[in-house]
Amino acid sequence: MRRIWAEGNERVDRTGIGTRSVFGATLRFDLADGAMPLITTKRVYWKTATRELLWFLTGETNIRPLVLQGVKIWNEWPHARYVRETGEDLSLDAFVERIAEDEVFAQNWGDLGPVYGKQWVDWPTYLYRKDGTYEQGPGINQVADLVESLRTNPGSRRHILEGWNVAELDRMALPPCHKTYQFHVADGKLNGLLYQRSCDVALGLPFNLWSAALLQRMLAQQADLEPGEFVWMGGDTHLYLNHAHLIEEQLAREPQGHPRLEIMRRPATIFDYRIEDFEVRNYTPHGAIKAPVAV
Ligand code: DHF
Ligand code: TMP
Repeated sequence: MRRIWAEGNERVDRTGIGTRSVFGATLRFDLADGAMPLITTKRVYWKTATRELLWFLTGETNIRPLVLQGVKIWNEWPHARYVRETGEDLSLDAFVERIAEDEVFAQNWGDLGPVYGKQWVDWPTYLYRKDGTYEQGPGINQVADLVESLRTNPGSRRHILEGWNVAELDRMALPPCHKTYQFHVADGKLNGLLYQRSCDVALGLPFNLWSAALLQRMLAQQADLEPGEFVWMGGDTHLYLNHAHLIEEQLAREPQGHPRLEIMRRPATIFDYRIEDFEVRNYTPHGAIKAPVAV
């Protein structure tokens, strides 16, 4: 954060807010003994991030299940589409209330398109006929296949989970940011790498680090491996210009404490985790800092 704020290039971005940005960044974390990349210089709502990850694993792309759990992080994008397409001046709060109360409205307006959940567990396939026409084939569950490959072929260099389905990008509310995960087994340990093409360091990154490390922990548990190293790589790694108050406050704080994650149970499959299965200890962060998200 300090380096981006001091040395980043100032750029005009899609949202019109403007960023300071560096291109190509790496972070490495050792996940031994329950350690997690959970930021302590502000409070990070790790349960919210965990609920989002569990929602991805259900294959869901509609925000309604998140809204019903009080998770607000995806609300702005369906709301923006609603206002754009209907021209109606409905407030974000009123929109979200309708998503919660009206299932048909949620079906029509709450979907983000074929984003993470869809691509992770139901990547579409096509069966081509001789006459050149085609029909939908069975979806590919990349996550189930990944657990299977970690168990049966640990030495593989193809343990990949990919969100970037080029053919469907134009139907997604946002093309995936945390787009490629790769895993690696060595000495009984599971190493993980996330390549994130675009990173909002103030708001997105704390969630992305937590979620990627959590996914790695869950995969390790399912494949009977110990968690190893987590490597994060960012493409356009930026700070929004309207986040100055958050950045300066966070940079003035000292990291404090060493949070640990305990997974309380070993569910039968990677798809059976529940929010109650996760307990974080020794998390004594500085206070939360609010900042607006760029839509
Ligand atoms: N767009 C932008 N510009 N930045 C993002 O980080 C981002 N992230 C998305 C979708 N689009 C995005 C999905 N993930 C927040 C955190 C993650 C997230 C979206 C939003 C966020 O606003 N976090 C606040 C509030 C958390 C809460 O409501 O519980 C935070 O202080 O962490
Ligand atoms: P972009 O599609 O123009 O790159 O905008 C996406 C913005 O959202 C960008 O600021 C990165 C941020 N983002 C994250 O940092 N992490 C995430 O998980 C998501 C979904 C978005």
